[in-house]
Amino acid sequence: AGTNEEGKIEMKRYITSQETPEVIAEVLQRPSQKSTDRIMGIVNPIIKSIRERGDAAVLEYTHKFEKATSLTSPVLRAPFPRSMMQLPPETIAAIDVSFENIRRFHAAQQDDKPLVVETMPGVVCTRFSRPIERVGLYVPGGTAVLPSTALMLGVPAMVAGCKKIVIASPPRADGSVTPEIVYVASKVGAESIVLAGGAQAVAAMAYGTESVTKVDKILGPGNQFVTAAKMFVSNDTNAGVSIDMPAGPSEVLVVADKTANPAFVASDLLSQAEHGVDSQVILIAVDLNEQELAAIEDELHKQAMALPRVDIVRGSIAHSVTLVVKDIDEAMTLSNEYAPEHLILQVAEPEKVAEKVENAGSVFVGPWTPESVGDYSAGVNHSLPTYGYAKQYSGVNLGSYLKHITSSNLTADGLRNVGEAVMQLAKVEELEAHRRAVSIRLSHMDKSA
Ligand code: HSO
Ligand code: ZN
Repeated sequence: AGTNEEGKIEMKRYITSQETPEVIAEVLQRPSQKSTDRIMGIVNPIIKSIRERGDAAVLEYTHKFEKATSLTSPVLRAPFPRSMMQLPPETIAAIDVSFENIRRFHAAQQDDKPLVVETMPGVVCTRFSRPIERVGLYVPGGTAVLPSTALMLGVPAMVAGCKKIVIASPPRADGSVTPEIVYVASKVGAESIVLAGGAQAVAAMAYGTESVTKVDKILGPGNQFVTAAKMFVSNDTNAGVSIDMPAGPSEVLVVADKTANPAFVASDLLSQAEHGVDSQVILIAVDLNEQELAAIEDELHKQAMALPRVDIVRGSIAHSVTLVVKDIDEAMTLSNEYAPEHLILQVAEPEKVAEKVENAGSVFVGPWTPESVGDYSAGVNHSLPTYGYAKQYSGVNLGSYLKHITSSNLTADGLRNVGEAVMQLAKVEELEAHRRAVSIRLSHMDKSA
C-alpha cells in the first residue's frame, strides 16, 4: 500500500473533470476510525479503576503500558530538579526562541480591556475575561517525543494566567520524563507533571487522585484512547471538566499551481505523512500537466526514500490522494469542503488566495512557509482541529484558557428605558415573577419621585 508495482511511493491521482462529484467526495473522506464501541469498551474500565483506586491504578497502567516498572509515584511536582532538564545548548536555544514567538503571538490575543457597551441610555453591558483556574495539558508520547506540544499547550496557559498548569505525558521505560518536556514545564510554570499516558492520564486529571491535581479543562492531542477518554469525562457531570476539541489523525492539504517548486511541495506533504500511518495528505494540483505532476511525484518518492520514517510514510501515503483541478476556485471549494487541519498555499498571489479560505485550522502562505515553522517556532499554535472539525472549531488559542463573563449594570433611567420590553416578554412567557421584578422597582421609583 502507498507503493506502486515498481515499489515507487505514490499517491493515487484523480482528475476531477473526469470523475463524478460523488467520487471526489468519497476520495476526500477521512480514513475511518475504529468503532467507538470497541474503544469505549477498553477505555471505560480504565476510567472506572482510576476513579476507584486513584494513584495505585495510575501506577499499574503506567507499569503495564509504558513498562516503567521502577516508577513509585505518578506525579512529579515543581520545582523540577535541574538534573531532569539537562539539554544541549542548541536545544535550549531552539525551545527559547519558539517559546518567545508563541508567547508573543498569544499575548497579543489578550483582550485585557473589558468590553463595555451602553445598549440603551443607562443600560451598560460589560464583558471581561478570567483564566480557567486549573488546566491539564496532555502531551503524547508514542513514536515521537513532542516537546513542541508542551510549548503549544503550556505557553498560552501561562499567558492566560491559569493558576495551576498540570502536564501529563507518558514516561519513558526507565520512569523518566523527556528532559525537553521538563524544561518546557518549568518555563511555563507548571505545578506538576503526571507521568502517565492514555485514558488513565485523562481520567486522573479529570477526577483527581491522591497526588494528581483535578483540573477544570483538559487540552491536547492524543490517540483514539485519549480522545475517547476526553469525550467521556467531558460528558460526565461528576467530573466537571471540559475539553478543547475532538481530535483525529493529523492531516495537510497542499494547493500547488505551476509556480510551485515540486521539491517544496513534496517536502510539505512528507512532513505530515511522517507523523503516523493514519495521517492523511492531500495535494490539489491546479491545472498541472503530466510533466509537472510527474516532477512532484518523483520528488515525493525520492525524498520519502531518504527519510528515517519511510515506513510510516508508506502507510499514510496509501490513503492519500492528488486531485488535479482546473483552477484555483475549484481548488479552494474542495479545500473548504475538506476543511484541512493544515492548508498550504504554494500558488501565485498566495495572500489573495488565502482570502478564499473558509474552513481550515491553520494556513501556510507562500513558498517560504513550510508547515514545520508553524509546528514549532513561528508563534501560531499547532494544536488544531482535524477530521473536518475545522468547520466548527478553532485551534487552541488564548481564548481556550479563558472564560468570558458578562455583567449588566443599569441606572434607574436605564430600567425605565428597557423595563417595558422585559415586562412584555415576561408576559408572553407567562413568567409573572420575572415581570414583577421590574414593575416593583418602577413603582418604587414613582413613589420616591
Ligand atoms: N503537525 C503536528 C504537530 C507537530 N509537528 C508536532 C511536529 N511536532 C500536528 O499539528
Ligand atoms: Zn508536524
